Amino acid sequence: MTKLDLKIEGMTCGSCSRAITARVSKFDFTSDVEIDHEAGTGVMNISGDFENNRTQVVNAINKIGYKVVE
Ligand SMILES: [Cu+2]
Repeated sequence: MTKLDLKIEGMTCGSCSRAITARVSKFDFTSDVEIDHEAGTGVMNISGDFENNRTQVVNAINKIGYKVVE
């Protein structure tokens, strides 16, 4: 398990962070997902192939209208 720390642009309220949390939690390799719209951060644990799974998380967040910048 590896901790993934993301900076996410475009979140304005609690429903933004809930939408990202719901989407990211659908992956079976994520756990302890914490998305903070005020800080613009996303933190979670990733199991398995970190680089590949990180890419899947980033793509999923970008696809629902936010932007992972880091
Ligand atoms: Cu919002």
